[in-house]
Amino acid sequence: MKTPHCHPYPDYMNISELLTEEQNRLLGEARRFVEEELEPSIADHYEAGTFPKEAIARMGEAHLIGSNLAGYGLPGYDEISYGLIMRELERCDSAFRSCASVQGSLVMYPIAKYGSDEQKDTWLERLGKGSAIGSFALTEPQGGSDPGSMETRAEDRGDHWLLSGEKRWVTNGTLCDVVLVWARTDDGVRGFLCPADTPGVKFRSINRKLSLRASASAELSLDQVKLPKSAELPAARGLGAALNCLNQARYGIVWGVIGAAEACYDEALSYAQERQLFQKKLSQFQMVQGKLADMTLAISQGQLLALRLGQLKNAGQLLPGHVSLGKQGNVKAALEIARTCRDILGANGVLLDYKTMRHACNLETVFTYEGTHDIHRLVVGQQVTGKGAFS
Ligand code: TGC
Ligand code: FAD
Repeated sequence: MKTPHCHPYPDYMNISELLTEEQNRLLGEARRFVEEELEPSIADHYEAGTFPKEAIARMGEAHLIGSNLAGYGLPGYDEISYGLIMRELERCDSAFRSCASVQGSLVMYPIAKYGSDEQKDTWLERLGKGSAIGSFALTEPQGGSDPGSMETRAEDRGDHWLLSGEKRWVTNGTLCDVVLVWARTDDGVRGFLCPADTPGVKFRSINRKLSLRASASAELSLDQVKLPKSAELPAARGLGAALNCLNQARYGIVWGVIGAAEACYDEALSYAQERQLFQKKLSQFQMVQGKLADMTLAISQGQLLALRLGQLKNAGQLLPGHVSLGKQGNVKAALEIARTCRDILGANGVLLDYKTMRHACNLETVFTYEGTHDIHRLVVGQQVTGKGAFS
């Protein structure tokens, strides 16, 4: 049967036509960078459990970090261009998008939004170039979904702050120059920019991960850490300030995971077109085509959802509930796609020589961090019913 022509993968619905020339140009540049600079060594880093620290400066030079911020040498791209960059980074590995999310959305954004001029002058340009590395410490061992129960304390000692507590799962922790620590004060939750070499600050690498192996994850102990008054982010008042930073990072995830899903799909489709079983190509079997059709739909839906969120963000109309819908929907879709692609690859799919299992394992983390899947379903549930069901 002759079928009408559709745009081939990875743009089945010809979504690139909805992008501006500039957005398509930035997308192409990011893709080239990722293919040339990041792809060649990712499998080795994943196997070794290491993050290529030197890549951060190269990502910074290529304007892939904090690219939706302006001033301080930052390009001030629109939110869709920013999202496309996140997609290209995660097409290689969630570790790169994660690193850029933390640095750009969870450290640079809060400095830009809540920081003093001195904090902006000290950090923004260096972080944007990748010559300094930042991390974000909100989660504590007793339960990441409920940051309102945090136990880390910051005491106001008149001319300085004294911070004590335990944080966990700090991405970039062992690599960083500065960590943004969220702590409870007598006046509510506040954010503090803490240089990593401050006495009393100790990062310990979290090893033996089976997911996001190429990302640096750490525990953080704060033992009577003395910080100047100027370390506090002056405009960050309450837990809502920390959660607002998460909106930015979660937006990047909505785009990023589509890159991971596309990478898996691409690999599985090529494999199915080559693999010969029962005297036929694997791609000729109806059940395989059914899987490919379902995944083509899920990817197209994810692309459109991300694009719509980008339009809303560009218009200043993006709400936390929109981000929660996108995060839970696109991560679940990407995880299901990665698992289906692993199945299509058969036993070869469990090898690190293919990308699919690596992406599937990474997406297990993405399902959990930045608000678990169910936390985001609860946020959406609260929006549509007007009733909170968190506790
Ligand atoms: P709740 O009482 O609802 O809210 C406290 C205050 O925060 C405000 N708020 C938000 N503001 C902006 N954006 C949001 N998304 C917000 N959600 C809530 C809220 O209006 C309130 O403000 P105010 O002025 O009235 O005080 O807080 P709750 O304690 O009941 O919790 C709500 C819940 C569960 C949704 C929230 O705690 C939550 O999001 N939990 C998940 C925590 C999380 O996502 N942690 C992520 C840690 S960072 C990370 O994972 C990085 S991974 C690396 C990478 O990104 O790659
Ligand atoms: P818990 O909060 O203990 O949740 C366990 C289960 O309970 C989940 O299924 C959850 O959905 C469910 N649950 C929780 N509350 C409810 C409820 N009210 N109703 C129904 N079900 C519920 N954090 C940072 O601060 N900075 C980082 O840079 C960072 N990077 C990370 C990197 C990695 C690799 C990982 C794995 C995590 C990272 N995190 C980071 C932590 C992450 O944000 C938390 O893991 C996440 O918020 C969930 O917290 P938790 O793991 O303590 O799970």
